[in-house]
Amino acid sequence: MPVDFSGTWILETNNNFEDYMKILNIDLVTRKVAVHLSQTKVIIQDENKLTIKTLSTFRNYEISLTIGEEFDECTKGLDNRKLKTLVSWEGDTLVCTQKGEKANRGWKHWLEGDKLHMELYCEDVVCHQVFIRKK
Ligand code: 1AG
Repeated sequence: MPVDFSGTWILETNNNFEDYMKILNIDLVTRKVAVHLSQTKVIIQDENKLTIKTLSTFRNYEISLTIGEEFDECTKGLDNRKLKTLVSWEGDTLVCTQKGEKANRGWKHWLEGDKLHMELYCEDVVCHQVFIRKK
């Protein structure tokens, strides 16, 4: 049985998000707004199907996917790039690779105690986010 990430999660810390946005060429004005946003993740995990919504007062972003199957992703409302995306398990960690214009791009999700961790990486930049479960 793999780990179940299902639930609603509230962003607690967001380390290096500014540099992550910079490496994705997000403009200054957007970065100034985005860096202070409270983000909420709503994750629905059902066997090998996954829906992840990232919600904020400014933009929302949603993906639905099958674990282990590559799909076309467009990061609409974020950096608006087209990617070939694959999410798979590495032990209890969900690992995503996003092939496209930017090298070494992807993210990871894992649980530590009652917290949801996320690493967003691109080229040599790593952003580390920690979420707490919504009561
Ligand atoms: C992602 O999550 C990104 C989800 O792929 C959002 C997290 C960071 C934002 C990414 C890039 C910054 C681009 C533009 C900034 C503008 C608005 C920020 C809005 C933030 C809330 C949407 C993978 C996810 C799995 O699907 O958890």
